[in-house]
Amino acid sequence: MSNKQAKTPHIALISSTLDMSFMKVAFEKSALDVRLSIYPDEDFHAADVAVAWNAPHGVMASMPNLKLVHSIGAGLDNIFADPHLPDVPVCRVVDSEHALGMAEYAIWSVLLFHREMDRHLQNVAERRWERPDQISARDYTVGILGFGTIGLTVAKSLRAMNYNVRGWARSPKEEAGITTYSGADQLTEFLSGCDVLICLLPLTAATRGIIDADLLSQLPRGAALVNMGRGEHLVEADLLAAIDSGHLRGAVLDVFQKEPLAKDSPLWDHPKVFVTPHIASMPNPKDVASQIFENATRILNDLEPLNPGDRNSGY
Ligand code: OXD
Repeated sequence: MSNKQAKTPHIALISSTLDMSFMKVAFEKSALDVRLSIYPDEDFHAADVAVAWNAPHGVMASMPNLKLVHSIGAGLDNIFADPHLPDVPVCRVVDSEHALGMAEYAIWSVLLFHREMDRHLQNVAERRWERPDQISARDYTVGILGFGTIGLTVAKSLRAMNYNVRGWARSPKEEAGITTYSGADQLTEFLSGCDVLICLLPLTAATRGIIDADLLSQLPRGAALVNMGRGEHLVEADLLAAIDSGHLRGAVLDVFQKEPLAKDSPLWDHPKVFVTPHIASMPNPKDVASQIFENATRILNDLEPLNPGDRNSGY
């Protein structure tokens, strides 16, 4: 691919929430032939490619040479959210290691609730010796809300541990050993059997705020929530109300409506909520750099880029 390259790609790293110098380091360590600018360095305007994570809206529209926008992760929601986004391809990172990292986080979260580590941690704090009955993994149901590539990897990893796994997606999907549900019609049935619900949905207009009081009320009493999708999927106040009323056992949250999570958020110190700072899985920056480089080179050679998103569906 690279020997056909017409010119050295000029890549601008743009974010309003992340220090993007880690990506500069990754490009440099990989010795890839690119010119890099970090927004708001003066020359970022001239770049051919924007590598964006929560880029300030309108900034990419001010880049006259822009031919490609690339995410540094799987999600494209923060890019499609820009109302002035230029009409160029928008691509995601697809990384099997990243999906496996998501599976590790999901497994840890499921074990927290299934093996009642939340209860044991509380017992330790109170020096209480309590030995609850153990439930077999095969009798414990994990529901994956959002059954795309990452959802499938997570589902297979949990299945390999003998959990009873079910998945829900907008359109029908089939996978051996996993009960699948699709569409609004089957959502209630899907939710009604989940001991733990894991959200891995993409963020779109249709999924924003989907985890609200109504959805949570359709989970069985004592179920738990793991949100590894986007903070905007969850109505945080509805979650706290469902936990405080005793309907839900607790939650593990890796993503939030506003990141970083505000210091005064009640989620931090709620005894039944476990907060992590959007670390469920981070793609290896060198792999990200090499996928961006491949796509930048393709675009400059008039070839279709790999892993493009679809602005109509929003992912
Ligand atoms: C992603 C993420 O989009 O980690 O990849 O949030």
